[in-house]
Amino acid sequence: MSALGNHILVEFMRCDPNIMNDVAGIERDMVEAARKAGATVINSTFHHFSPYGVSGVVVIEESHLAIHTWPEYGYAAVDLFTCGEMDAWISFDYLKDCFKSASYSAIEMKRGSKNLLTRNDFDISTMRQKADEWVNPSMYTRNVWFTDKDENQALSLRYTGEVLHDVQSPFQRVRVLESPKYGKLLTLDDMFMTTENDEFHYHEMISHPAIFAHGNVKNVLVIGGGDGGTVREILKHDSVEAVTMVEIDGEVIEACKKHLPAIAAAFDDPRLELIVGDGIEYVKNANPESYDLVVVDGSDPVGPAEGLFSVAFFNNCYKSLKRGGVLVAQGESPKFNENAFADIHHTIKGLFGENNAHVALFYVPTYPTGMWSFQFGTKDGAVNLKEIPTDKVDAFETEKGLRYYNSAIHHAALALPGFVKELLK
Ligand code: SPD
Repeated sequence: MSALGNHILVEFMRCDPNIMNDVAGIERDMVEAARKAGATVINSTFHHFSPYGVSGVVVIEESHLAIHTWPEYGYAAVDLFTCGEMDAWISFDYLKDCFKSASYSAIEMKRGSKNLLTRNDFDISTMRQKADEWVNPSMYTRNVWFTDKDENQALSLRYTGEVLHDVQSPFQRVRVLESPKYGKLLTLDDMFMTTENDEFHYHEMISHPAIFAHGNVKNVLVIGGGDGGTVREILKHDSVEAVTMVEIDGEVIEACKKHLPAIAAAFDDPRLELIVGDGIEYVKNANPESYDLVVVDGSDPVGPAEGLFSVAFFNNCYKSLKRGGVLVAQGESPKFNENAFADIHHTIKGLFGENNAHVALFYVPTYPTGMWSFQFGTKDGAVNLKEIPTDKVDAFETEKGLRYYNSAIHHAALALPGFVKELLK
């Protein structure tokens, strides 16, 4: 052997951009590429960059395999550096297929030409005595983040790199990711929808304040809410006789049934009629004055949920409510989507009347800024949102094991900071 090592510098071009952005998949392929060529894998460390790109190294007894990807160019720069008898071209062939590279090139270099080097003998027992004392402070080998953002602000959560579910439905990309801090995460396109560890903030607050203030909710319409958390909470009330839920994306329901069963816990309740269909059309054709409560549990005003923010849609919700009925809508954030937040309030005011539009604030750690809202319209002003049966609410909290909503939170949520009042003027 005339050289210490062999270095193949590879250009993989016209690769599948989704593969180039899938950190867990790339790590798996790189480790497998090393194994297929007979290498002994020691460790691997991979990193996903926001918004896209992956870097990583597989350390092998025979040296290393390294990669840097640019998904936006469908490109990967790969180093296959090996010593000894290992044939790194086996790794090359394997990766070419994994990355679906339609165009590629490689340069092979010998490293450490022996006729240019002089071997010296040295006593390793006297060297690096300190090495055993050093402990790697963090054993994390993956640093992968999911980011929900607009052009100025973002919320990122670290996830393990494991993508438990990834389906492109006709409406959106539905993913379930695994995170160390919040458990499993449901994301739609590039937005957080719910997480195992903080879903109760949202689902308790979208349901109980309106139901307790109304006092006798029997017939409910839920638009959206595909994860099931909202109907789970509504169905905790014995007064509720029937819930119709209309979710446009059946893939969201399926993903949550499979991966988030504690949230999708009430889909089998006999009082629930679950319709996979367009909620906007449904409410347009609904019988007038048929519901005590209409709940709009949609995502943000982009993609399939855009129509859930229109005046025409809210007008149809208004018409479908009985006299004395209550509308609750996912109200966006006064610190993130200020315009949407204010627009919903003005729309509800315009339809329900000056004094019959209300806002409640609550915290969701996994939505950008953490400050979120639900917005209410009370038809004919018959329901006073500030009046609730305190003893009943607190007994319900204990009996049902609520973790966010109670009577004090009810009143606190309706108290608004000055800047929010300003925004709503
Ligand atoms: N930015 C997220 C807005 C809230 C979307 N709804 C969440 C669904 C939970 N059932």
